[in-house]
Amino acid sequence: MKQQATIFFHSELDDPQAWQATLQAALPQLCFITGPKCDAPEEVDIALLWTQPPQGLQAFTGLRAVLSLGAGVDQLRLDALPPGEPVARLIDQTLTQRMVEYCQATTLYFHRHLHLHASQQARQQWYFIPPVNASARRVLVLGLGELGSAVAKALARQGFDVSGWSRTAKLVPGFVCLQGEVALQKALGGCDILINLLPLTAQTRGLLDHRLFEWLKTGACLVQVGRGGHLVEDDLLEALADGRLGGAFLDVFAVEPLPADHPFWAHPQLRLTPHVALLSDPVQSAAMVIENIRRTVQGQPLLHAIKRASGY
Ligand code: NDP
Ligand code: OXD
Repeated sequence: MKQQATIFFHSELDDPQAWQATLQAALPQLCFITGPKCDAPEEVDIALLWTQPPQGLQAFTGLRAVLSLGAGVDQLRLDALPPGEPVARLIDQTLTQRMVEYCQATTLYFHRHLHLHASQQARQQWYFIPPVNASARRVLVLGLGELGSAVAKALARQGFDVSGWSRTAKLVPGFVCLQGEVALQKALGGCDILINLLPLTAQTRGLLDHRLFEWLKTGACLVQVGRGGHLVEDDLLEALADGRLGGAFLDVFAVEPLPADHPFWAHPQLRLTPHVALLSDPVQSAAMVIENIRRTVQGQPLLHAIKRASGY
């Protein structure tokens, strides 16, 4: 890249120095500004963000692209971004593989009854729970995008009986693809392990609620890796208490970090991880960001651009 570009970086989670070093090693012409403060916002070409800075981006009048530091984009508050700017998210084979591993690990945890054996251990109980064949275990993946479809394929390859649910119709060898509420309700009735990999939009907010848990097969388990806003937390606690849900692995929460006094921390049927299912880092993710910086400078369309109107 011959031309100079100015990039504004803001994240409460990611290390600006590591990103600056990685990007400038590849693009020595790059001018890198670490937020949240920016003295000359009108000179910025590209915003590389986990979230918007507190002052928003209205003063960034020369902005040509917004690049998300996550695979998801809801945290960018798309409605509050300058209209018309292309927004791209972070997608990379290795990151996708991390999500696949997380979902395989958690699915196997429930499949091999490790949640039940953990509660036996707490009561010093010694008895066998006969294993079930993977082919008899129904897994339903909500969301068949970059991540959801990779997870569904990997679990199907492992022998699980997999279906996936998406907004538009799909045909993917290896698992059944479903759309619409009627198909969702039917699939939930036979589902043993439910994996949520939806984006957070106006349509999907609060989807994991009392009604959905009512539709679920009794004793089914949840792997929640989408966004905290998908889950109605009190409804989850109720579904665990009445036995509708057998357990849940939660990686994302309405408030992150999870507050110290939150009832989830000590709940015996919950396993929590601190939003690490995929966890991007500059070493792994820089190549795609560098390519999108190059494309912005050259006026080309971004890789993995989202559709602003659909919110993902
Ligand atoms: P994509 O945008 O590639 O795919 C989204 C999928 O959800 C698509 O299949 C889409 O359907 C489907 N979908 C969207 N809205 C609806 C709806 N109303 N009803 C049914 N299906 C719907 O996303 P990714 O697979 O890359 O990522 C999914 C989400 O995972 C991210 O948005 C983020 O929230 C979360 N995530 C979590 C991480 C973690 O560490 N826990 C890390 C990274 C991401 P269609 O294909 O028909 O458009
Ligand atoms: C996310 C990410 O979007 O970690 O959650 O990439």
